[in-house]
Amino acid sequence: MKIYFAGSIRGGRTDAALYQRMIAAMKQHHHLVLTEHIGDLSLSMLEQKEDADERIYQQDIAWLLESDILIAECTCPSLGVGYELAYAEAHEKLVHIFYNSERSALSAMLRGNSYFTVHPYATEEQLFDQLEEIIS
Ligand code: 6IA
Repeated sequence: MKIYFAGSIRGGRTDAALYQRMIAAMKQHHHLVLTEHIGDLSLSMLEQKEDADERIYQQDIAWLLESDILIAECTCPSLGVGYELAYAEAHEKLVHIFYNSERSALSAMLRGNSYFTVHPYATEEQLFDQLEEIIS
């Protein structure tokens, strides 16, 4: 599978290490993760130059259209991830959304949309059990 993994960048990098572990699990099952940089711990939300934004947008849309499935970690709210989720729905991609229900309340615009498969979790063990079901 070609997986588009979505996670917060300018929305905040609190969960960057978790994104990295999720991406590693996907790669372990030999899936191609088109957006591996999301788990790059050195990627700062501040250091990005605004003139790169158009190129980033065009590349991400191309990857999204190429992908078979979008998997998003949404505990840390991100406008970019919200946009990608709506774009994926409009293009009839499979979408799975993970969020830690102890740490955040997912937007009603996501949890209320039956198009999305939403996976709340309380522990990382639960997250990875659910993720394994999708990728194995
Ligand atoms: O609003 P946010 O920045 O939190 O949006 C995050 C989402 O938008 C992610 O799921 C990405 O797919 C996409 N996105 C936002 N910024 C970037 C980006 N920045 N590169 C790729 N996708 C991005 C530059 C990083 C690069 C120098 C390694």
